[in-house]
Amino acid sequence: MKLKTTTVDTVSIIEIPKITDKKGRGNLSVIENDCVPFDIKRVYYLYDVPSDAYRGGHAHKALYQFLIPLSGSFDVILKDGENTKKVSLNKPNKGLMIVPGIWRELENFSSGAVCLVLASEVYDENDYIRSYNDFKLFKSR
Ligand code: T46
Repeated sequence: MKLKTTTVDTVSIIEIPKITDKKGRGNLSVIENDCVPFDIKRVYYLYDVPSDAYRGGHAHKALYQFLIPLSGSFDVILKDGENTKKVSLNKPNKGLMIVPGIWRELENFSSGAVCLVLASEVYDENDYIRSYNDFKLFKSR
């Protein structure tokens, strides 16, 4: 995947298999390796995010991420340098697959929201583009 040419259209919702208990004991969702198109090397989660705060505000050069709203809801604003797309996540069996080269901002967290992130690489600060100007320059070159 080329960082410069990825667009917001390459960001997609992936439905996670849901097993509804036949005796009314709720649901179970399972993620196995064929659910997401990368090998999972890291898992982290955001929680206790104030409703007026935002997370993200950067792009990644090589990282693939799958975001799951384990609890509550939040919005993800996606930008590719030309187009902007807003996705609301509020179902624990529907996650957002974000490819490299996409700017993202997470906002409007509901009370008790938990955002689980499955990531294709271990943490590496050098993989971040944290300035939107740098991101725009990179995408336009
Ligand atoms: C994204 C949203 C959903 C680590 O030490 N290890 C880690 O694995 C991560 C993700 C972060 N950190 C440190 C680095 C910073 O000092 O935690 C601090 C906050 O990290 P970051 O700016 O990445 O946090 P968010 O919540 O703004 O963004 C993260 C992801 O990086 C981002 O790609 O989509 O969660």
